Amino acid sequence: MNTNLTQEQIDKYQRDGCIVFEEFLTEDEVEEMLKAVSESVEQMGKQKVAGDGNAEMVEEDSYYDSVFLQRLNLWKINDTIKKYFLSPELGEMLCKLEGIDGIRVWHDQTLQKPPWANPTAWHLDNPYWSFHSKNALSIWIALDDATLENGCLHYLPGSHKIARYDNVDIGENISDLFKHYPEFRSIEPVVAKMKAGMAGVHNGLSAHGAGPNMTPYPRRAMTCAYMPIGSRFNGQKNILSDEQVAKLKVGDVLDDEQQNPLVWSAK
Ligand SMILES: O=C(O)CCC(=O)C(=O)O
Ligand SMILES: [Fe+2]
Repeated sequence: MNTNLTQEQIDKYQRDGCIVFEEFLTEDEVEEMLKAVSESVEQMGKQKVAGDGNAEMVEEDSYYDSVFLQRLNLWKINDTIKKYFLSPELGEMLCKLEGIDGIRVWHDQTLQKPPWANPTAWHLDNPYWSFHSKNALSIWIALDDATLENGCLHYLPGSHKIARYDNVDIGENISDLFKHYPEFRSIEPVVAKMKAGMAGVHNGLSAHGAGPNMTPYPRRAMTCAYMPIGSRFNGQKNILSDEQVAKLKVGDVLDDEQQNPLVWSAK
C-alpha cells in the first residue's frame, strides 16, 4: 500500500474534494484484498452489516440492491481488511489530505456492481452518517479495472465547498441531487477510471455517482469511510444498531473503540 503524498496532491485534494492515486495497491495486495472480501461476503450471507450494528438484510430484487452488492464493516470479521483500513500509515495520509489531526473508522464497505447493475445516483455521503463533518472522507479502491463501461465513479470537483447536509437517497432518478443543488448542474465531472489497485479519495460532501454496469463482468471495489476525531452524534441511526443508538445522546463524541477505532492521531 503506497501512502506517500506530495504537497501538490494535498493541494489538489483540498481544492477539488477528490483525487485518484495511480499506484496504491500492488497486484499481490489486490489479490489479497479480493480474497478477504470474497470470504467476508460469503460469511455474511444476506446480512448487510458485520458484527454489532444495524441488522438490515439484503432485499432481493429491490432497485437499491441492484445498484451494487453492499456489505459493511468487514474489518470486524476479517483481519486482512482490518490490517489495511486500520493502518496508521493510511490514517496519517488521509489526515494530511484533510488537514486534520486524527481519524477514526466510520465504516468500511465493499461495493460491487454485478453484471448489468443499475447506476449509482449522484449523492453526498456524510449527510447519511451519524455525525456531520466537513472533514469526513472515503477511500475507494478498485479491485477490478473500473471503466466507463462497467460503472466507474464520477466526482463533481469543488462541490464539497458549496454542499450543505441536504441529500437524496441512491434511488432510481440519477439526477435528484441536482434539484437540491442547482449550482452543481454546470460542474464538469471528473471521470475516475481506475485500473485494479488504483484508489480514489473523496470528501464526505463531494457529489459523486457511477454509471450502470453494461458488461457481463463484476466491477468490485473496497472502500472505507473515516470520521475526524471529536465528531459528535447527530441523532441519525445509519449503520448503528438500536442498542448502540439507545446509549447515545445527540452531541456525544463518537469514540467507542469497538465501533469506531482510532486509526491515527497526531498526539
Ligand atoms: O461504487 C459506487 O458505485 C459508489 C461508491 C460510493 O458512493 C462511495 O464510495 O461513497
Ligand atoms: Fe457514496
